[in-house]
Amino acid sequence: MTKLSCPFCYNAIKRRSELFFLCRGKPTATRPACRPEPDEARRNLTGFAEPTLPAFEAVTENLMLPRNRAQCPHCLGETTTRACPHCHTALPMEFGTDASPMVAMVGARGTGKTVYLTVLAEELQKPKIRKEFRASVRTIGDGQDGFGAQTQWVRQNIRQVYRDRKLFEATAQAIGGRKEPVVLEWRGEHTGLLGRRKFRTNYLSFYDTAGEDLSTDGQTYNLHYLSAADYLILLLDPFQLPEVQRLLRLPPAATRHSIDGEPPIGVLHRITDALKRGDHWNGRQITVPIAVAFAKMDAYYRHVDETHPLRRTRRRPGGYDSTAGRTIHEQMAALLNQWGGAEIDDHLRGHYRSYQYFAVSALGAEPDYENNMVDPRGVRPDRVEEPLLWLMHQGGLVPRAST
Ligand SMILES: Nc1nc2c(ncn2[C@@H]2O[C@H](COP(=O)(O)OP(=O)(O)OP(=O)(O)O)[C@@H](O)[C@H]2O)c(=O)[nH]1
Ligand SMILES: [Mg+2]
Ligand SMILES: [Zn+2]
Ligand SMILES: [Zn+2]
Repeated sequence: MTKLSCPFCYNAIKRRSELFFLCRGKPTATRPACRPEPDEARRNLTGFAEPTLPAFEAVTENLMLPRNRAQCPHCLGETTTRACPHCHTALPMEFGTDASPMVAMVGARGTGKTVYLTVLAEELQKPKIRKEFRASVRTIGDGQDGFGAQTQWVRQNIRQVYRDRKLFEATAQAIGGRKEPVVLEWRGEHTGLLGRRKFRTNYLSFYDTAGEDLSTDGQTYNLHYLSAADYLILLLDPFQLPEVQRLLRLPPAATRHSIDGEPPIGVLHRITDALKRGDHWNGRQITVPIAVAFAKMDAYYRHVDETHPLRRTRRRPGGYDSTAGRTIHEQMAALLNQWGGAEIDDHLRGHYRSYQYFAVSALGAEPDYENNMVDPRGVRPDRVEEPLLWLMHQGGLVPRAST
């Protein structure tokens, strides 16, 4: 079995049989049903503080009951809902049968992490992806109790950006170092052995960490998420490179989010140092694949016409297109050098075994930086899915686009 970790608390689960059950609060003839109560372990590990029904270990003493159901030891009610043995968060039925990679999103303050993650979550759920990958993607929780609160804030973020066209305030440091990740279920059709079609369900968990928080005291949870992650997305903000600020003549409001931040190379050093303290360091290199995505590329596109390779190159659908990916990578590497970011390129080459550059724009057009509002024509994302497709392709979860 592939390595399995809880998508909510990122703790390892050795085997599926280790999963707990969650009481459903169904009354029985003999005892009153359990009621939701605050769960200390869940609060400590995920920050989720609402009352929940109790979780309990799966015991096999009742041989009459198959292992996919259990009896709550408190109320004797029956349940089939599984839960994480560490944080007690309910897990979907299919969890643990296929790979469930965890994606840590890192970047300096103000690089656009919250906007990117919100837009990515919404775009992956659209019919375009469904058709292309014969996959259905949803934030988990829809219609299942126990997930409601988790999906709620993702939905609210999506509504805020797409419908109300409002951007976010700086994301607060997580209380006690913890905040809830965004968990997406990707259920896709694959061609298996002998050409047989089969379904596979992968859970993708995204956790957003500001690079500046990595070395602050009390942020050990950020380190925990980082070292448990299977993939990394490093979001770089071109606006933080002095050459870009000159070239694009950005208004002061466009760079205010990062005004007292350190330069991107400083934040990258911090991220590398944090990774060196975990399992992703083999003594010479960081082994976890890292997609290095340049955010806010819409602002740069103002300055080049439509025939520029960065704008003209489009990926072929159906999987990860390595030819288009290579072109974008090379274009971005060249731009990074022109923009005075050669140090970043050197650092990545010297420390990371597998990295690739991406050019993304979550908003597709420049916002009103002053008033924190999306362009009146709305959100029109450009290539936001590409870093993820590359990572999923590395993990064998997405095929190569056909030629
Ligand atoms: N031009 C352009 N600007 C963007 C885009 N995405 C984000 N921004 C700008 O970047 C600002 C910060 O975005 P956030 O997503 O809140 O940044 P963050 O990385 O979450 O910031 P912290 O929470 O402080 O770490 C936004 O208010 C916008 O001004 C984009 O796609 N294009
Ligand atoms: Mg944020
Ligand atoms: Zn019970
Ligand atoms: Zn957990």
